[in-house]
Amino acid sequence: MSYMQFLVEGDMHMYGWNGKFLRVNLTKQKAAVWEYDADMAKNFLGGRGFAAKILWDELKPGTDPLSQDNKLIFAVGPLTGFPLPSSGKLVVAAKSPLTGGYGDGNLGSHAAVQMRKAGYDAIIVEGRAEKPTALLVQDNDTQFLNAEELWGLSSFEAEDKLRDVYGPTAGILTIGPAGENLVKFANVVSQGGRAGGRPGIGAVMGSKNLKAVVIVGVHELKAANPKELKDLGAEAYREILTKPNYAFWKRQGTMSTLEWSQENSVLPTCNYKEGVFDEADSIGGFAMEKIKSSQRGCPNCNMTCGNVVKDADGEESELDYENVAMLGANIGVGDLEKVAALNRLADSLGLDTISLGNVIGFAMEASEKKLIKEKIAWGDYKTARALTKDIAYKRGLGGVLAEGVRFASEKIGGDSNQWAMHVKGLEVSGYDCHAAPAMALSYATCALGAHHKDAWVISWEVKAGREGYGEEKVDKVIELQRLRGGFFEFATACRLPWVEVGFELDWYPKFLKAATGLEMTWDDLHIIADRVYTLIRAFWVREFGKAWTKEMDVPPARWFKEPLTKGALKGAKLDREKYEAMLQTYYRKRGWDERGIPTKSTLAKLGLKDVAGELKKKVELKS
Ligand code: PTT
Ligand code: SF4
Repeated sequence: MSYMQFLVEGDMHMYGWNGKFLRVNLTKQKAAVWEYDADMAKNFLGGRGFAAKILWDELKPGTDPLSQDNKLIFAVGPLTGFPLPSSGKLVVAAKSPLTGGYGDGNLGSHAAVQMRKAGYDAIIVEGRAEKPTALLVQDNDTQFLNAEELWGLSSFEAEDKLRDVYGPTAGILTIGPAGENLVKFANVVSQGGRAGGRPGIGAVMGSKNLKAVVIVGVHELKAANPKELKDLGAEAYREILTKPNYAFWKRQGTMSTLEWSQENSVLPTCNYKEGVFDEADSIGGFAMEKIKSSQRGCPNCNMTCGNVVKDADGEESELDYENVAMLGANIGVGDLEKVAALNRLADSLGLDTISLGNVIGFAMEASEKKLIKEKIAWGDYKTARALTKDIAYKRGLGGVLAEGVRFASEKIGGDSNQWAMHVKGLEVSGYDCHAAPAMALSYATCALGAHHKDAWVISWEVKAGREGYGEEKVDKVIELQRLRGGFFEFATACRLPWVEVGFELDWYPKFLKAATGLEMTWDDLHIIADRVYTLIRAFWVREFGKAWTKEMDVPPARWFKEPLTKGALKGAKLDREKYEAMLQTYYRKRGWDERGIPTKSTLAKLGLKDVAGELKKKVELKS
């Protein structure tokens, strides 16, 4: 199927998709159902695809992300909620208050499954409630509940109170005090330890006075071929159990990445000065196993990877690699129980752990360099803990860090912009790139800023060779962006069965066919991914207008200027000239011009002609 054929118009009966969005206006306390066309489903698939399309179509350029005019979107895809592996995820999206561009995140939650059972594929939240509110969505009934008693509670406490009323399988999404206080990297929390929306989606929720969303649905999802779907699902779950890495995955989940990162000199250490941490062994996967008490997971998953440990306070904390890399090695804390306590605190306050570890590391370096008066040494757990609370409540230095590392660097000045670790304002995730040009490109061109989610190319790069800046690296970044930043964010299904235990990609077109009745090849799915990636790029360019430059796609200066001083890769740093050439190759392959702006012909080819019309009001478009 060519992609022009793939662009369909008009309505048709849909299977797989519910075909409905719920639009909620908090100012007017009104809700309405919007039946969307089949072309929306087929051309944007779901999840991130829906969110990007809605934000492009409906958000006025220049909208203040924390104003009532921003739109908060919860979106799922055509596989979500079916009895298929790891199909209990949803996307939370909005214009980001941290970056000023497109923002989203992905979390596992009963809310994903319940939204589908309630009959919706997305909930679009508009306006701002006058008082703290919780939204209750039960099929055709939407209620605006007074949440004044929940306001100020931790994300856990708020969820517990709602769960007492709505039961163990209700879909519940909450924010913590950080979201209420509009911390720019506040996220959305669910199930006591699943969290998503790194670019401040929790703050957008807080700005709308929305403390929680509760979803309870009763409908059966309609598949095009229910019998085939059921059989395929059962077979797929069985197949996952046969994978050689399955048993080890169940033991350590993402935590085994800690040892891998240390071995390969990519473990962010002391604000990404180094890629190895002297105390890595005491915070790695094997150390975690010694204090592991249980395991949790997302709905519909037989790979449950939430490693629950007892933290330094004797409380339960759910650990993943990123949490530990950023709140451990990156700030010099080598005691896993303490790292777990910081992680739990972040979850309860509703703060993104990656950005949190990043801004604390930044503050430690600023203190070392005497750019701030506060004293915070590397590894100072006690001060880091106090600072975490200050960030959530915007007190003192915490108030500066709450705006994100880009703002903090502008505020404290000196040479701090050289070691403020972000791209486009989003703090870098847990992989150091002194010796990883492809991973640096992946961060720089991710749809959100410096997130690893769209293209975790580092594992491939370690095998392929660290030094090169060649075309094959660009190709690999794009291939992964199509799959991870594309398909899995549209579906919306967890990508970890594929990434971590080698569950084959061939399964997914079969799932889609059984669910929707549509025959979609990977080529078709890649085209949708390119369409959405280009639309998101257009969103960024529309927001920044003439201020948009290719500098937006360049990783932090530290990786180009200060070589590693420790480990097997001592002396390594990125080469700016070679990086620039690699970036231009990336642009060319994407059909974007030398500034990283989509060309007219690319937009037309991807069925985004109307986007070109809008975009050229802001910048000159090349043909
Ligand atoms: C994701 C980012 C990650 S990615 C981690 S750990 W990772 C951090 N987790 C946080 C947390 O926990 N608490 C907190 N307060 N902040 C946190 N910020 C960080 O957020 C997560 C898993 C993981 S664990 C990963 S890789 C995979 N991510 C997926 C994805 O993005 N898409 C997809 N289709 N499938 C994915 N599967 C895996 O899900 P963001 P979760 Mg997360 C506690 O949110 O904004 O996308 O950033 O959702 O349900 O917790 O599962 O080593
Ligand atoms: Fe959730 Fe882990 Fe299962 Fe993915 S593998 S769905 S993150 S429990």
